[in-house]
Amino acid sequence: MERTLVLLKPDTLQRRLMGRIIGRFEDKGLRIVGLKMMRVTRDLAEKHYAEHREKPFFEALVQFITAAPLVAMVIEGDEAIETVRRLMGTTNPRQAAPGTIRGDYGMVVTCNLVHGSDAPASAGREIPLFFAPDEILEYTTSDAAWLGA
Ligand code: 3AN
Repeated sequence: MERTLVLLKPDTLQRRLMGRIIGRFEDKGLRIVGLKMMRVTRDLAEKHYAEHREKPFFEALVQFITAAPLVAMVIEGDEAIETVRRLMGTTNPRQAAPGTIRGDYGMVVTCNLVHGSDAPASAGREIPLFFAPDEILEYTTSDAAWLGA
């Protein structure tokens, strides 16, 4: 069982897509074990995107992610990291496959709706940036036997 950090970025909330996008993860059979709405500070944004600090788009990325509230989630499931990444689609929404979240809803690379940790090490680093241990709930669902969850 893996956990991954998922962010519904400010464009998702501004465009009123939050329910539909959370629904994609639920429909797939993943389990949401942490969920909150928050305003990301510049300090948190810089920590979260530390690996992109030298990229030309870094400042735009920080401005965007701090511009308005977002939803942070911890999602759990077998191979949750890779499964979430497949549901999200590729980074540039214009090139993302139809049927993926970015492929269905996005047109702009900075405003690409969702973030999902890209590897176990990233998930292990990112989850504690956004969630205290007691904000993550341990539970099972009644369909777990059918979904491998
Ligand atoms: P992903 O979110 O698909 O893992 P990363 O980690 O390469 O993509 O990039 C982090 C974020 O930086 C992306 N979600 C996107 O918002 C932004 N980004 C990535 N590449 C570009 C780019 N070429 N121009 C502008 N923003 C970018």
